[in-house]
Amino acid sequence: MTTLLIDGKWISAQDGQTIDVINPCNGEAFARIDRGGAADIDLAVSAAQRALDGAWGRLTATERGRILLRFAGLILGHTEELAQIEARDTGKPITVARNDVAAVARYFEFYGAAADKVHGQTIPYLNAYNVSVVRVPHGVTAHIIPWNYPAQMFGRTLAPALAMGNAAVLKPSEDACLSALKLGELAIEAGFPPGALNIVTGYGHEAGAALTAHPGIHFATFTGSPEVGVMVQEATARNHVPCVLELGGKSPQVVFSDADLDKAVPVIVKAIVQNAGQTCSAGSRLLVQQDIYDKFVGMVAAAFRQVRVGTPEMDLDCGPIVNSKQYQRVSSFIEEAKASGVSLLAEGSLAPGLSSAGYFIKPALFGSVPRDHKLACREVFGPVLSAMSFVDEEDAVRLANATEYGLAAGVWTENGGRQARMAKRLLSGQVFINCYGAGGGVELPFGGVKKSGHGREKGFLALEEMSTTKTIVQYHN
Ligand code: TXE
Repeated sequence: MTTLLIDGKWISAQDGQTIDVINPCNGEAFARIDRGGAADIDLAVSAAQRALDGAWGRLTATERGRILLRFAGLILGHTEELAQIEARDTGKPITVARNDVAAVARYFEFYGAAADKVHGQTIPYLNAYNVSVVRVPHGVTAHIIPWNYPAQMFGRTLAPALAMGNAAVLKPSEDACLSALKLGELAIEAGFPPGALNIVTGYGHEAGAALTAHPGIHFATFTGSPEVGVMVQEATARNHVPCVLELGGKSPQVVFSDADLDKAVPVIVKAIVQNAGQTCSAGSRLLVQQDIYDKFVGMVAAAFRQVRVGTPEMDLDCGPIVNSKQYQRVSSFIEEAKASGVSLLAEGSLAPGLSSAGYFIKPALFGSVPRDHKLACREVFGPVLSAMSFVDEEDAVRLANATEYGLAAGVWTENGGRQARMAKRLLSGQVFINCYGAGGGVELPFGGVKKSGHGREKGFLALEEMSTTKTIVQYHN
């Protein structure tokens, strides 16, 4: 299998090396991808630049939009095949994988339709001058995405970039990139000219680092860990290249005593269990007002005990952790918490018959977690929920904001004034009131503050991020 898409053709890595693809349900290798490196990145960046200077760069916005819309249709037409690939690669339940594929198609539909609706401005200025501000693509854009939602991330990062007329180089995750490869095939069929979209598989420290440090890129977007986010920002800064970083979170669910508790429970459980907690906006801290703490945490514990973990075909609440490194990481959070005396209130269960070599973890609810405990502060990136109590609104704000992250927050209260105050005071890229995730709509701008990163994806704001402006001043007599 050749897995580098460069200049419209599938080729192997220059040095011929490969990486095994592991099935997280049994730890066995079932495919191989090319281990792209600096030489391959060089080819991909040059191909992207040629596309900009050639056929791709000459298309009108409407023509670009039509290709994106055709691509969306092809994705929908291949839903089952893509979902099977995604489920096998990540271990997620097949229904979830199907929804993820629908989301990718929606990204290309939304941005395909938006491509020719991005307007500029005219500015009144001195007599004898016409001034216009037009939106133009950055040029060659670099996209590094993780393994938790590989297909969705493909759409989230590439659709707005391509809609704006950039030529892209994607470095998907070495841990899950097979859906991106199938999507690459469909992109060619949809009619993207050679070089408009290039894919280089490989390791982050090799292909990823070479891409972000490449002097031929004009913009970079990265989703992953804060540690690598710093490296990406440093590498791009050396070439004065702007970047968007989405780096995860430690998002709170703040439950006040006047909340509709029955409505809150399933949403709160899903927000930490879905995708086995491997979601940047997972609601991983449960902050409950003290007078209902015991009652509400008891309700959540009961729901947690119903959560079941299995393979994609079993189609249960969630699947395994993606790889052995992440499995060790999540397990050690759980073991350390238990060893330090934090009380484990409830666990989900593993379906019978799972391979012991798979990376399955029982979802865990911990109670009365001390506010300065590692579990309360650090991103676990697994199905682990930490419950804590707060006294009043002031205390809730303090506690909710007391992490280095600021990606998402949930607020549960029937009091309208409190809803508005909390929405203003929470340091977070998005605040959900009496809901969470809100379906993850492509229309809604998404991104973080603090260590969760900067810049916005999704919605019309992504079109602004993926482009820059040019001010044109024309003198006439
Ligand atoms: O991430 P990495 P990992 C968080 C989460 C998780 C932790 C570690 O807390 O437990 O990160 O996960 C590429 N230059 N998130 O180790 O290494 C890499 O190949 C350029 C949150 O898997 O950051 C992959 O494509 N690129 C997150 C991508 O970066 C590099 C999703 C992410 O990998 C690189 C994933 C380098 N030097 C993890 N090194 C979210 N925000 O949703 C690696 N990469």
